[in-house]
Amino acid sequence: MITDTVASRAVYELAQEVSAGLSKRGQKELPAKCFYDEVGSALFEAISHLPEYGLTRADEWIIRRHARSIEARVPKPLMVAELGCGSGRKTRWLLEALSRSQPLAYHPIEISASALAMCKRELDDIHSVRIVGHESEYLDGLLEVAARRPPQQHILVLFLGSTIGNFDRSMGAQFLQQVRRILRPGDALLLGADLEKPAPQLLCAYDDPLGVTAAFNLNVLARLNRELDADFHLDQFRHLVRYNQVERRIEMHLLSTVDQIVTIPGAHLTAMFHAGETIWTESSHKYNLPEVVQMVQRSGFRCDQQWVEEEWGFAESLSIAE
Ligand code: AVJ
Repeated sequence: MITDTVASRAVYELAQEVSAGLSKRGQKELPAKCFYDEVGSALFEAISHLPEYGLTRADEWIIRRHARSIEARVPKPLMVAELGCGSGRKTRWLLEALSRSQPLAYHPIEISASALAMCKRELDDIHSVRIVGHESEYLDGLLEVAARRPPQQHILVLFLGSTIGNFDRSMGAQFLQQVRRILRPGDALLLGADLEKPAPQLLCAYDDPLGVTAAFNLNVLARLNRELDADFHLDQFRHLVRYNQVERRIEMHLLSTVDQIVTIPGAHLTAMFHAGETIWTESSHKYNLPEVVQMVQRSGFRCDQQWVEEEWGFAESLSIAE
């Protein structure tokens, strides 16, 4: 029964997002979080193993290599909350380092039930770590965690993998401000950010020759067919990637190759597409180091330390709430 209610609320929320994004007069859009149903989470996991997509490996390398220095700099005693845990693979190294000196509560917060289940399975062998999963949006989940905080404990928020890059720069800073408001002075934030790199390298990473990223992108339409009873013809849409030099971000779109009308009964919506028209499905902003320092500062944190992987170009920044 409870699962039913959670599932139907999730479908309702999906319908709201879809109807808002696809009834836009100008550029149609779907928010990036719509990617992550069971298939989408599995496809992202596959992307993270592609030779062209070095982001996840670079992130994991930093965390693995510097887990002890990160551990040495965080406030204690502490509990860990992770925004979007995904498979949990890279979090292992941190949890192992952090639980060496104290038993640890780890609160992964995920909108994807299947990713949450995967993460619990992946990490459940670490001794002295207790996992408390939250299937919810980031800020709702973080509010739940903060409400359960024992007195004297600090919270370390993990926001890894450059998910911050899905927000516009100003929205990203705003989001971190909202995170900060839920925290107390002295709490910590570990933020992963993908660094600027040559456009050709990025275009390969987001338009891989195997077509996994294309499948990941198109799956959002397949999901609307499955969950909202829509009638998208997937062969009439094409994966499109561009690098926006001004905004310094990758943009992913789904391009309609013909004039067409799509019905989405579950969202009470009919959408018209002209040949060549696109649905904007994701932005992935790229950063430089001082910019990340500035962004966290504007959001009420002080950046304490940054660790960089130079080969791909990725940074983890540890900040303390002021
Ligand atoms: C999970 C948001 C960091 O932007 O690189 C990968 C998602 N999209 N390939 C990214 C993604 C296409 C990814 N993030």
